Amino acid sequence: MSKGEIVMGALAPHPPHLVYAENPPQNDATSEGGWEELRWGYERLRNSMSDRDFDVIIVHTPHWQTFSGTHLLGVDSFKSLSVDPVFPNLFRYNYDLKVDVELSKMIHDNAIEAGLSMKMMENPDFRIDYGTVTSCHLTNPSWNKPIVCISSHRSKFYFNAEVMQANMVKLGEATRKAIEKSGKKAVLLSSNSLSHRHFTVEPEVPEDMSKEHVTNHHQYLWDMKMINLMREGKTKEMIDLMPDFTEQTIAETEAGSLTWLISALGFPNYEAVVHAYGTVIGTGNAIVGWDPRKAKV
Ligand code: 2X7
Ligand code: FE2
Repeated sequence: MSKGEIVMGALAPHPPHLVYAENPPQNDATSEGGWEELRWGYERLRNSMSDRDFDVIIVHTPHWQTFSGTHLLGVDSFKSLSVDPVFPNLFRYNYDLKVDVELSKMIHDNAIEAGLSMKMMENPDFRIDYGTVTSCHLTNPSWNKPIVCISSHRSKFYFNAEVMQANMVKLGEATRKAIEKSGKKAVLLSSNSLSHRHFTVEPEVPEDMSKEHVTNHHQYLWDMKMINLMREGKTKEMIDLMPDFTEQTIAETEAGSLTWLISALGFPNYEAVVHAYGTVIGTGNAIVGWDPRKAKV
């Protein structure tokens, strides 16, 4: 069996507004559009992957929050309704998805060997969070590949940002080793926004783009600082800055998803491709791709 590999890593944020705006048949709500820059960015991400064959999507999600270590989905398939608790008016999505339990278990076992606390989630009635559903839908709307879904261990809150980062670096390495051993080709998604201060009142028409802008200039400057480090291939510096960035902009990087992704990719020093930057109800969102083929040239 040949060695498995990561064929693409992406920062793939999950504002449910983006699914709402696309009007897919799975979502019960209907819209008049909106947030085109970000939706076209997802289209560019999909196009960038169109010549890459892959077996599985591995997603790390901020909206499956676990306090006793990191959990992974451990049941072959899930079918139900995912509702955003804050925006039930926008996101009521009927999902029907498959899980690569074999690879999930390999990541689980490797991470335990690395000293992390891990658990396979084996409840068949478990409700999949909207972060996972949104990022996976926008990356692969046909849902024709199984997923591996990794929870966010809230170690930043129980301990601190440094413990969270150290754990996510280990989890990223454990994920990469499992992929290599499995012989599979994987797409990795860090399902999170960047700056995360948002408006507390929703416009009467949620997709009214005349109301959409970043919450404040300070957030925008921090987002650009992080994005420019990605574009310059300075991912070690980006990870070092992560605790300050997260605190200053209450960024969704608090979940550990982006640190996990960068570690799994081996702290890339090649340029990331920024497919889009845009705001959703004031939060900063970037769609960014890392193509490991660039490391080989
Ligand atoms: O979960 C989210 C998010 N991360 C960003 C924007 C709006 C809603 O939900
Ligand atoms: Fe979120």
